[in-house]
Amino acid sequence: MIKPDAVADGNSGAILKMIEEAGFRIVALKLTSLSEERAGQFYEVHKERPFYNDLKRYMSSGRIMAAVLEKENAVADFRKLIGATNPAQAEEGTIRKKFAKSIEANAVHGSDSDENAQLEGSFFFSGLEMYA
Ligand code: YYY
Ligand code: MG
Repeated sequence: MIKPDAVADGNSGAILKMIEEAGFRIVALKLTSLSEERAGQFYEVHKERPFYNDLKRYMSSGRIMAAVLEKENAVADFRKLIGATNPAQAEEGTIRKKFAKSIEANAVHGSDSDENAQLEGSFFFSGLEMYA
């Protein structure tokens, strides 16, 4: 997912370019937005964390871009490409190093397991949209 700050700043094209240049194939793509409630569902695993309410507000503050990506070893390689959650710790050459503004407005989301990638893909896309 490309998060609201990055979409609002006009960085989604540059981010998709980095993703494609890193060898990912975009198999589904959508510009949309999340209500606070849906943002809360997406980040349900973090519901006990102190940042959850701020995160819901931020994630519903503007348009986001959702994508399903395909590649060998996609989950681990995408985590490497996006960099650390806190951009202060993100390595040079990562998407978050280049575009993230803070630990909250950190430009992109990446799934953390194959299982969650399936669930998160289905959160945004129908099967038909993913396998068109
Ligand atoms: O998977 P990743 O996005 O790198 O981090 P998570 O630990 O899963 O946290 C999800 C999301 O929550 C993070 O991208 C920003 C926000 N967040 C925050 O606002 N403050 C924190 N201390 C930790 C995470
Ligand atoms: Mg995470």
